[in-house]
Amino acid sequence: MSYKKLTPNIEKKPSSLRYFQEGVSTIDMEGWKLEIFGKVAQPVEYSYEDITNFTSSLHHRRTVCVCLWSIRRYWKGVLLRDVLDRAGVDCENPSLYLKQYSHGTDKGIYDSTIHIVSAVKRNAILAHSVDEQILSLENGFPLRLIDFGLYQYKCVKALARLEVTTVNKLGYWEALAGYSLDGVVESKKYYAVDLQKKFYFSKQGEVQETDIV
Ligand SMILES: Nc1nc2c(c(=O)[nH]1)N[C@H]1C(S)=C(S)[C@@H](COP(=O)(O)O)O[C@H]1N2
Ligand SMILES: [Mo]
Repeated sequence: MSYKKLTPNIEKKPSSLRYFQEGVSTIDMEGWKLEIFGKVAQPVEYSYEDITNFTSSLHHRRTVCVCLWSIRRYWKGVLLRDVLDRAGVDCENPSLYLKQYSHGTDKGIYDSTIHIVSAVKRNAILAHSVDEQILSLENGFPLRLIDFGLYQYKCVKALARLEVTTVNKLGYWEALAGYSLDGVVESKKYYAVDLQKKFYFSKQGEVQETDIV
């Protein structure tokens, strides 16, 4: 797929900082690593270079916030399945969940847990770029998980650690806000920032271009 044009009306998008509970800190990339631990044969660590050297794919897909806005952008990243496979995680095991932890700031760490089989089926990614740019700090540099079928509160920016677990619990902030545990995007009207209009999304799961007619 080639970039036909970048996201229209991007300047109208709600600020990424508004949706960053713990705020942004500078990240020392010398020391940065993505840790994968928990129910794995052996814990692993990947450097940023390791991740960006894995095969990346481009996804022109829509993310949805539970606050009823959405935006379709060009996300580039590695498939979650590829990263978990390399780490020896059994992506077919329906009792496994993935708890994501952000890098964190002095305000704390943001966490959220998703179902691995479902996320892999929806081609969830670990994104490192958007609209041809490396992620900004506000947008979740160096890496953010995106499952396009889930509300974005389930998808953690500024990722640092991934825990494979059989425990599925609401993350700290989700529990505070009273959101649903599975976080699957519901059928209702959403505002598309890129299109500057609302549209009804009539089936559960991923919001794709074909749904916007
Ligand atoms: N670490 C972290 N990730 C997070 C959040 C957060 O507060 N902290 N908020 C989530 C929510 S609710 C949304 S809508 C998206 C917003 O991302 P964007 O506006 O930068 O695309 O980030 C998600 N990931
Ligand atoms: Mo959100």
